[in-house]
Amino acid sequence: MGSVFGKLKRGNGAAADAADDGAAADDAANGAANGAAADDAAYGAANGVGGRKIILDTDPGIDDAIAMAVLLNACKGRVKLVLSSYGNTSLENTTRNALALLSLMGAADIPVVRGAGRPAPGNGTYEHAEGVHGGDGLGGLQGGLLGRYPLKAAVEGDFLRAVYEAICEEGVVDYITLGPLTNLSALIQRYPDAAGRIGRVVTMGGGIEMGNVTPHAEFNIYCDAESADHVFSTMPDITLATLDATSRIAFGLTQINNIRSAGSDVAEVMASILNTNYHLCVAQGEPGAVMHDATAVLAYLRPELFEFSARRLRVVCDGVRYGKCVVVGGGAGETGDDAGEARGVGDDAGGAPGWKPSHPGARDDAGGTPGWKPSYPGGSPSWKPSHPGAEGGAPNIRMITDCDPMQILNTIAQSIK
Ligand SMILES: [Ca+2]
Repeated sequence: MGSVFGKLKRGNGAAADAADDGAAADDAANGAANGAAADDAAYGAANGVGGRKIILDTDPGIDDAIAMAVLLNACKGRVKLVLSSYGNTSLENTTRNALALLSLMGAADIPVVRGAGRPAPGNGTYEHAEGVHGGDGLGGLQGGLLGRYPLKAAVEGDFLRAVYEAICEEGVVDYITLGPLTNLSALIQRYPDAAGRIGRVVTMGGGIEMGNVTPHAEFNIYCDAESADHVFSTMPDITLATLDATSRIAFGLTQINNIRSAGSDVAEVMASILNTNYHLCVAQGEPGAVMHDATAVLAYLRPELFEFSARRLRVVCDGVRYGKCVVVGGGAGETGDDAGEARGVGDDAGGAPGWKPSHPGARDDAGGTPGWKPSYPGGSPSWKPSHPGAEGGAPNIRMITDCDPMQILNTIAQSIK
């Protein structure tokens, strides 16, 4: 079958150092000079949804931190709340990191709601990714550079209710997920009408032709594949940045140093965590500091920088392919073989010779924690995804199929100085 991502060949982010800021001039003019209003206006004109308030569901996380800076730089006033999630590191760390990053970015007035600390009951395999994010999720800066910024308290308790009420206040919101999909799946199970109050879901997750935890699965999806499958099958309008696109968006050291040279507090912190991330990523065989989450945010803010294809996806929820995303609709001529995989056909457990996970250790942790209790009220221990007919509906996922990595990197760099 033809490759969904055959066109993703314009270049590699690691090569960005060579040309670097010269090529960024146009983007700088667009992104910095014209600013958020122009971006939002363009987005609104193209999509008819500009100006909505945003729920940011995230597990910071280094690339989450960069993504937050990009989003806040463009439309700080539209971020209704930040919802933390377990993921790259513990929920305690991700929540603290979200608070510290908002303080750094002059946005401490945005509430941080403490979300799920584990996959939904019976789902997933929880495994942090501290190998590429550092023990605190931010390359060790939690008590360092970031330690100087005062922290407000997170919103504790019934987080699903808190998020639902925030959504209802706005009528319709957009919802950006940069971590596991546990929070969002739980939200629309508890409050089914919430699905209709979310205009667009924007997600970093999955891989069609590659994984980073196993040969089949990307980290965010692998954490809780059942919740991901539920969201992909339920939500009507999803913009998806998969590994196939994001793994090519990687900062090199020259670009990181250029960001630092801007001299602002934000630039100093961003460059420091990127520098740590660069060395951790390269040690794992990545081309540089890979900007998975920031790419997803940019696909929301600046869709004109990307090409998309409409798809339907399912997520394999058992066996060695656990967490694999499979195209089951849309994209003419590219559904046949993958549709078989979605039904569990096929048994190649290995993947490519020499393949190495970029999140080492995840494959060894297949079990849950005995005695674990759900971290949020309303979770159903017996719930299993069952979405008959999902394959038959109209394509609901706009998946990135092409972009210019250099242009994306330069646009991100201009947003975090
Ligand atoms: Ca993330």
